[in-house]
Parts: sequence; C-alpha cells; structure tokens
Amino acid sequence: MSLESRLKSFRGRIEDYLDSKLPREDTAPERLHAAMRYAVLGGGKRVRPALLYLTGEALGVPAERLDAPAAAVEIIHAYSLVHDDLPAMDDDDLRRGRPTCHRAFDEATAILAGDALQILAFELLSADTAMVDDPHNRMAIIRELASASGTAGMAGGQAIDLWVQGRDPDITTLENMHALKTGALINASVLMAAWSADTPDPTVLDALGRFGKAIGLAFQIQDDILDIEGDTETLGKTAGADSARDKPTYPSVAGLEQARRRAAELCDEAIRALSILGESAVPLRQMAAYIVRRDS
Ligand code: GRG
Repeated sequence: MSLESRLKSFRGRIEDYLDSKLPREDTAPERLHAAMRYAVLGGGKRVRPALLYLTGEALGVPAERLDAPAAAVEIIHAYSLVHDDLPAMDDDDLRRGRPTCHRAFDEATAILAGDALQILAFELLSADTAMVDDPHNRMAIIRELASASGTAGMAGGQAIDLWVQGRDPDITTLENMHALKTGALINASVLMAAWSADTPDPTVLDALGRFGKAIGLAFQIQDDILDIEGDTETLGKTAGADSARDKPTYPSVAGLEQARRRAAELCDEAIRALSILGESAVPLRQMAAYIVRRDS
C-alpha cells in the first residue's frame, strides 16, 4: 500500500474514533461541546496519529491498542492550536481553512474548550480498555504525553516563542524552541506507540526516540519554510503570518537555503535511526520524507 493510501485510511480511522469520543453537542454544556468538536473534527492532516499508527505497525502492535493514544495526542494538538490562535498569543483568524475557534465562538469559550480538550486527552488514556494491558506501559504512555505537553515540551516551547519575539535569537535557541514547541509532541506520538508493545525493547525505544526528535524538529523547520513559500489556501492558515509578526523563524535566522539543508539533514538522521527496525519501518521512513516535502 502506498504511504498516501495508508495516511488516508489512518485519517478515516482516527476521524471516526474522535467523533465517537468527543462529547455530543446536543448534551449540556452544548456550546462548549460544539466548540470542542469544532476544534478537533473536520480538518487537519492528522500527522501525529498517523505517526503513532505507523510506529505501532512497524512493531506489530494491533491498531485497536493505538486508537486512544492517537486520539489523545491529536486532541492535545487541537487544544494547542486553539490557544495558540487566541488574541493573547498569535491572534489568528484562520485555521484549517476556516475561522479559528475564538472567531467561530468567542474567546472565553475557546479558552474553556482548550482546557476541556486537554483534560479529555488524559481521561481517554486513563480509561480506555483496548490499550496495552501492562499498567506500567500505560503509565509510560501517559507520562510521554504529559511531559511533551508541559514546560519541558509544548508549553515551554511556546513560552520561548513569546520571549523571542522582537529579539534576535541564535540558531541553538531557535532549534530548542522548535524541538519543545512542536517536536516534543511528534516525538511523543512515536514513543506512545513504542510503549504500546507488550515488552518494549530499550534499544528500539532509544532508536525511535532519536527518529521522533529528528522528524519533530524537521516538521517545524518545514512549517517555517511553508510560512514563506506556501499559500493561504493550501495551508488553511494565513501564509506569511510569522514574517508579518516579525517572528524569528529558521529561515529568518539561518536563511532559506540553510533551513532546507537542515530539514533534509534531519530527515536523513531520522531514517538512519530506524536501521534496527529493518523492512518493517519502510512506511515510517517514507513518512520522514513526507514531513520535509509536504506543502501544507
Ligand atoms: C496554555 C499551557 C498552555 C499551553 C499552550 C499554545 C501552546 C501551548 C502551544 C502552541 C504550540 C503550537 C501551536 C505549535 C505549532 C505547531 C504546529 C507546526 C502546528 C501545525 O501543525 P499541523 O501542520 O496542523 O500538523 P494540522 O492543522 O494539519 O493538524
């Protein structure tokens, strides 16, 4: 099966699962539920769930075990986009080709929807009965997502993002910010799948950790490149928003050519890290290449 067909089938799977787990908008509080569903459903590439399913597939983990972890990481991602778009943060009007959550609803509802989504992700991970049996593995899955979302991950990266605005950071600071803000959740997607195996092998965990870190950083560098080269319609969000806000990005600090070189280098590094998995990791290697050649 081609990578495109796999991605399409994972997208369908996670879409149905998310739809079944999000609170219905005909139950109270209806407006909050509607905002949560609006933020999660009907858009997005679903890269993090796809990475999680592909990693699981490479390790022979049944897909049913991966549904709750895949949904949890996508729900955390959706919450981060809702909060990132708020007037107090990036103040964006367009996300996934339609008005941002606070524009479609209102600011207070968007803040609350983000908060409730964050909690829902952890509720799913603590309650799902199809996940890996061993409670130690389940705790590791919860820990991966929690630490990737907190100050050692996404929230920490966002704090650096706010701090660097109007400053002139060096490339090390910028890479650290990207690794935390975006890379940590992508890495967690890979590691949550690895912890879903019956007996996770420390060597495989280490290799997948190196893979996840490299593609996580590459993903954000490509995002920075697309902010310059992409168009609003294909991206589904405002192209050029970073430059308009005078936000330091990989290309603005290191130049476009160096940004492209670094993304390609990280893609190679990611692919090399998978050597111990042999043939079973071919789709994951294709995914690494997709991440640096994507146009949205
Ligand atoms: C308030 C505690 C607290 C935390 C907020 C807002 C926030 C933390 C973090 C923001 C992190 C963020 C939005 C990073 C950008 C990541 C990124 C590249 C998003 C776009 O991801 P895609 O391309 O989007 O996968 P789709 O729409 O395809 O899902």
